[in-house]
Amino acid sequence: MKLIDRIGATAAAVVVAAGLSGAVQAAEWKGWNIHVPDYPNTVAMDKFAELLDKNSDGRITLKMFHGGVLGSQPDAIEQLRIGAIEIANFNLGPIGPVAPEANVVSLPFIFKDQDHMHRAMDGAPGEQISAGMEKIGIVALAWYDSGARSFYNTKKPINKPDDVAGMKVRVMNNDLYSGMISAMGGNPSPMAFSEVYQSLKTGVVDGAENNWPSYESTGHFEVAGFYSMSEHLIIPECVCINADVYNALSDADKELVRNAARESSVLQRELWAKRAEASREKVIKAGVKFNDIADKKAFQDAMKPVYAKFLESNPDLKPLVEAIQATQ
Ligand code: GTR
Repeated sequence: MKLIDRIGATAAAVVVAAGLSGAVQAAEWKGWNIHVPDYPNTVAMDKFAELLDKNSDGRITLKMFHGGVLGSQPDAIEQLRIGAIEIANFNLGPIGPVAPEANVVSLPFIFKDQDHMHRAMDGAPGEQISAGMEKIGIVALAWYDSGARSFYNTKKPINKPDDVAGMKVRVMNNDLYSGMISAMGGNPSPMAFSEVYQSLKTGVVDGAENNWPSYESTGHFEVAGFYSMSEHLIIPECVCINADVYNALSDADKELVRNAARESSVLQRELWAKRAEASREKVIKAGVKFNDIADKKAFQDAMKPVYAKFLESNPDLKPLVEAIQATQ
């Protein structure tokens, strides 16, 4: 073989090898989600996976693990931070304890309604919250809806903060939620989502709090038949990615991944609105006693110590709290 041919052959081999290693190195991400198969978030995360695959011609693939099979949400947050999983749909509630900026959305009644939450998250407050999450290794690609959380329990309707007094109420892992229950004289019980059904059933707790779709999809309505519309928390959720994984992508792939997440969030929000309605109808048909709380002032007033304590420990976050409250 002439030298020039040999060089040609070597170059061709290098190209083939590079091609192969490119194929071998194609990203195969693992994704965490806590919800059941037909839940809006589950369908939307599957759509996200499909878009990644399609728009990258198979270079980026995401295998979703639904139903919390990869662990509880607080565990999954740590797994995402260290890169044991690459992608997740998280509620910002359990992220708050490790990312103070993100904790602001867990202050009860900080958002007036879902539209206010959207405007704040799509504006400067959302940017500051994202930046806070990046500091702990999590990049928020898009926001999902999670409706409003209200109290439900096994015993009686709740109409005023005093009705919570003496009740043992499950909360997500976050001191703000424990403080919220204590401020009404109740006993907070932080616990994983997957344990709530049994705990309600066996009387380990008297109540919990969540939105209509989670109350319905988990079957909690079967064992805690009083749902009282306090709507005390409107917590956004994220499609999140490990920051190192994200930062290693080319600019074009960053864009591709963000666009796919955003497209999935459009779908999630549409499905969410429908599911919230359908879940509500389903549980009421099944016999759930539901009461509206038209005047929430007593609950809002009861939360003053929660705000005071939060701002005392996070004085630098006061402008963020005020910026959210002032968002028109
Ligand atoms: C749901 C939320 C989950 C989880 C759950 C809980 O509304 O979508 O991510 O946070 O509440 O109460 O643990």
